Amino acid sequence: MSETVVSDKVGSSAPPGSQPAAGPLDRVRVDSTGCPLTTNQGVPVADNQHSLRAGLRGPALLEDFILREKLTHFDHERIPERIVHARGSGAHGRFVCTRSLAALTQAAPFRSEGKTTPVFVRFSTVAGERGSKDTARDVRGFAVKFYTEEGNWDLVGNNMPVFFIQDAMKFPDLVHALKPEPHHAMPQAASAHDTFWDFVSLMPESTHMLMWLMSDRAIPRSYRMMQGFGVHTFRFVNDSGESVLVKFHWLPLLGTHSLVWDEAVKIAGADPDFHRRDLWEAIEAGEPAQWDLAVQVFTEEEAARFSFDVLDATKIVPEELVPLQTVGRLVLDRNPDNFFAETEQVAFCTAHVIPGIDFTNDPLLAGRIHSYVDTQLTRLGGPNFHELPINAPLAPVHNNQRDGLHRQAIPRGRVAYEPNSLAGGCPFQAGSVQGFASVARRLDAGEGAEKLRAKPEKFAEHHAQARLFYDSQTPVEQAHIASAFRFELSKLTVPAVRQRMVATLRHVSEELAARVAQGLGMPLPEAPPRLDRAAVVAAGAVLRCVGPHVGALRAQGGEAVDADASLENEPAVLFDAVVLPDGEAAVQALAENGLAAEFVRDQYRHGKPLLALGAAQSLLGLFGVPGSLPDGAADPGVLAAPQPADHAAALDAFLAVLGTHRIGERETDPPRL
Ligand code: HDE
Repeated sequence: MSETVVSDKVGSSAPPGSQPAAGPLDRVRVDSTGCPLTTNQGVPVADNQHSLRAGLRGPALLEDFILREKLTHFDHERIPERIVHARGSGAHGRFVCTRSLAALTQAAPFRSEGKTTPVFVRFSTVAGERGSKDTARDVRGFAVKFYTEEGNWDLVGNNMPVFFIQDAMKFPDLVHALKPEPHHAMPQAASAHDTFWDFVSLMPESTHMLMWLMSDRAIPRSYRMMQGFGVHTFRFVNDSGESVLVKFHWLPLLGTHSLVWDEAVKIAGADPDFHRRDLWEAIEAGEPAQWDLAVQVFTEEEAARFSFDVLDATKIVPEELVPLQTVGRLVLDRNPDNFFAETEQVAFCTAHVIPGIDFTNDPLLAGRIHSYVDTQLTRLGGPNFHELPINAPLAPVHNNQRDGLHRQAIPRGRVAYEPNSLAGGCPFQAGSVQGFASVARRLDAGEGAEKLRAKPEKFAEHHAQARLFYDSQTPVEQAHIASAFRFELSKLTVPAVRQRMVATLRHVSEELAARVAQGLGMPLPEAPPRLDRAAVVAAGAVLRCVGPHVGALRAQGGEAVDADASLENEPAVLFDAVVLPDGEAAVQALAENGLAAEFVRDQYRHGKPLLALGAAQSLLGLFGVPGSLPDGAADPGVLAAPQPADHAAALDAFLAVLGTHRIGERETDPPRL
């Protein structure tokens, strides 16, 4: 009955389906031209110069609500900065589809040629705090919010196509290592310190990303002159529910250009806002920042044939395997009205997808789908951050979510549940034709899809693409990479970390490692021993790492190795062959472990090939493995590679014997071992 009562405040009743929070930002833009100054309650303020006092020289009064409101608001002006990507700059613009992808995806921005979707984009550095310099050597964030008529889609990418880690489990460790060291909070916006290099030198999976980070890509000339990448493999889904895999690339129309390090360092002093100013001034000057969007589209069957795993964010899909197709243009041509309300409060989230876009099982992406909403709860103070004007979709929002801090919408009626009859069933489910439906088909989960904490096999190779990247650089760019490693590693106070890193570089390029070692005035350290896992996998074998226990093992060079099986839970009979790794401490540990002896003896007894690397050769003698067959001939399946230089030849021989499955000639009754 009360709804018929109308006032200036409540207005009349809302028209059916109304949602005024949707729509252009004009509804919240404030212009104070010609207006008196007021309090937050709208009370005009007569005097904004003096607090209320009891007498000219008397005490200030508690009743001065105008002073107290002003100070209280000021005291709470800051919100927590982003944990990473705190320093950023944003701009409004639009995405124009130049080639319809309707056959591949339902996604609204790609429906038809010429279709325009409004966007807000935020560029950022990762490591530095909110007020840090723009020209730090760092990855740049490239986050795009598409305000489509089917909801918001956020493509939260970087200016480098790969990432440091493969699994979200390692992200807090990575960021803790990268950020200023906790005891003295130094250095600001820099990776050139012990904890970062300690961590990455123990994480061989970061090698590829380190090559990008030490390259000129990490010091872009301008936000307008850098590429962007979605990094993960995503899915496109079309109207019939069919899906293909897709990688996203932003290609700057101005070309990809970088500073040189000496400039970056000097600019940091001369104008710490260099990139922010460049973007702002270009747009103010009527010079829009522009990128083409290109996609790489491929099927799961094609992906299965790649030598790397498309779920591994430390790998690119080379353009030689899947070419780029340009499908649209991003144009940024309007600066925000207010940095805080827009650039600071914008909340990007990898979980913001729309019909036509879906996820893959990339374990890094999975963690991100959780993390971005979670972080906004603290940063923006509650679950209603989607109502902040910059975050509100253009598409209307109707659901039964209620309440929470800072709620803006005033939902009408007594129904906040579904199904209901009291509100005529509204809001009703959109159904799978109109609504978002997850792709039923999943990539092959592998290994019987049991629950486990482990990596798929192809995630284990870490150096091939790092090498490809280094080789793809011009001599000048290669020299910059070497200098960057030299600068960063020269800042370390722990020589062992420096050595471990240079040793790892030998797996990428002997020439680069030698150059860096020379630049640091140190002898070239020995390369960490390594079996060419890629060759083993390429030959069709499945590699497993069996340890005294499952989980992290420390390799001689300090590298962490993840054992996915133990001598106890997966005995020798489950394997076709065994490689015994090098390393004095490892050999000593295995020599004293009866399960290791049993494992090796069973492998031998069952006619399987054995390869001992380096010091592990002594285990063969210790466990009584004969080097010759009963007839006196050398056993082709008992192989040793005493030196790292012997690995490649020994591996070839080992793979050849493995292909014959078993050394039948070993068999005697009773067995010799
Ligand atoms: Fe982020 N990342 N991230 N990230 N990220 C954040 O979200 C996180 C990752 C990226 O301009 C945070 O709102 C996890 C990859 C950009 O506002 C946080 C993992 C890529 C931005 C977060 C990653 C990115 C962020 C901090 C590993 C490139 C800035 C504040 C599982 C593809 C967006 C926030 C902006 C921001 C978490 C890895 C890009 C904490 C857990 C890989 C561009 O939620």
